[in-house]
Amino acid sequence: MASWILVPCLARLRSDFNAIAPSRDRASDGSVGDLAHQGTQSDHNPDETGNVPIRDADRVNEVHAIDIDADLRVPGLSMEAVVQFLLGRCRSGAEKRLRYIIYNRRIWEASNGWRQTRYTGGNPHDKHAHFSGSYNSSLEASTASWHLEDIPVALTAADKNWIRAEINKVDENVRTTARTNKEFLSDTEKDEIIDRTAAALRPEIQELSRRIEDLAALLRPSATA
Ligand SMILES: [Ca+2]
Ligand SMILES: [Ca+2]
Ligand SMILES: [Zn+2]
Repeated sequence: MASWILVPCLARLRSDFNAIAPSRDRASDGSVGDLAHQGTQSDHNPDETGNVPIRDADRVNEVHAIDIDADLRVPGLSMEAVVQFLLGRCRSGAEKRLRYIIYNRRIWEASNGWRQTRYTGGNPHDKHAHFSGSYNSSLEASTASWHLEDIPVALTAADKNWIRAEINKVDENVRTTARTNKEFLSDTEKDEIIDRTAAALRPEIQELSRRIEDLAALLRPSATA
């Protein structure tokens, strides 16, 4: 087979998979078409020498598809989650470098607005996900991040316990620091504040009680009447 390259955007997608799932199974990975692909039209075939659906603008012999093994070997992270994340970015317009995705008997295509439809091809794609890339020169060449690190990973019970222990540690540190710095009032300190406040108010209290006595005297029936 003539020499070929994988388009840079898909090489970046594969390396982004490797970054979030360093020990992922690679057994079902693929890029260039095998003999079966060569006989049919496929983005896995090198585009200048093989049978591909689109003729692009350059003379570079490029492969426009990769297969990524579905077994990511990261607890709480599934290929389904990655596919749905990428679909979200494609649908919002944030990501334009893909033409279609096939995974687990379903296909999503840019040409129909990334609607999910049933995939009825011979290979059910349940061991790997297939990503077909754009034939647009600038999109092919873009090695911008695919942002896979933003995919939320479901927490295991062990993860949650670890986080809870870390929170408790920080909480205990805050309390100790607060006690050391006397940021909390002791009961004695509270009593002192009440005493000081009462002392400051005493003249007003005395003045008020004098005026109440005066008023009471005015209202008292006169002894001489
Ligand atoms: Ca080309
Ligand atoms: Ca090209
Ligand atoms: Zn494929």
